[in-house]
Amino acid sequence: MTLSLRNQCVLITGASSGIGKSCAQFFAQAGARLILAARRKDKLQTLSDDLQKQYQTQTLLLCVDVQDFQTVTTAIEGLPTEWKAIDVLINNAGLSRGLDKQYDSPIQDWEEMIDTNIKGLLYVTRAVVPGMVERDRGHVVNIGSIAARQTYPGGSVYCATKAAVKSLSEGLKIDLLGTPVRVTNIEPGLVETEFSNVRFRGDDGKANSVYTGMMPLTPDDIADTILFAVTRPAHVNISEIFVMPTDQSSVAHVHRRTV
Ligand code: NDP
Ligand code: 8X3
Repeated sequence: MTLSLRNQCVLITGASSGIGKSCAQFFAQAGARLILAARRKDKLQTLSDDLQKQYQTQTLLLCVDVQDFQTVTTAIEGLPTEWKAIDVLINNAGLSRGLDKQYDSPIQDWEEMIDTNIKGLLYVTRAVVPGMVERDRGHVVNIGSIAARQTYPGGSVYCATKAAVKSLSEGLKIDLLGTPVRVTNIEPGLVETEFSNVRFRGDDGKANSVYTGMMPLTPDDIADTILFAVTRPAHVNISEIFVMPTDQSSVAHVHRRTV
């Protein structure tokens, strides 16, 4: 039997934009209660107001930087009683910085990617999963990437962080064996979001060129995929989903139409 999300408590990191924001919309439509986490509180507030209007969704906003262990732990430990029992965790907060060669890249860019994509994901997982084990229910969805499978020029540190997400997803599932808690790693190809804009630090020209002439995935495509994984019957664990635009066959092969 497929699972209902009605009144389920879902924590989404990186809910202020892109894939995380679409997840909030899809899960709200499915009747879930949402804990929306990110650093930009104004974006979370606007999203929350929209979801309240559209679906009467109950939301709780967590303005956190996942890189900060203490902030994450305190925020999750301090959740009001009615929000403590998290049923689904979507570890989506993440970013890339630049496309510099590994031997030539600013150290700060490495720190930010590693601290967000690996350590941040671990901090949130560490704070949430013990409760899932205790309550005998839960699902962790990690957002990996095609970058975990294929490395591209200038992307080695970002790719390494997503390879780590793959290992951490597999390792968490192994450590949870014998519990009903499920783990899914979603690995998308190109999705048009703020991702490239963040990678190129606001250079719209460079960011837009990533998607020129091709049809990328939309954040809704990924939210829909996550919703599918989470609503499978309780005995089914979708371990990985590798989802690509039809116009992309590898990190190096993108079909672009010329005008
Ligand atoms: P966006 O830039 O649109 O969204 C990223 C989200 O992560 C934002 O909500 C941002 O919120 C949040 N975030 C970033 N750093 C932090 C932090 N330190 N603490 C808390 N939240 C943070 O990009 P996407 O939606 O594309 O990215 C979502 C995930 O998908 C990432 O993990 C990315 O690596 C992955 N991915 C993206 C692909 C793509 O092509 N777009 C393909 C494959 C995977 P705020 O700035 O408000 O904190
Ligand atoms: C994001 C997709 O190919 O830009 O993970 O790394 S890619």
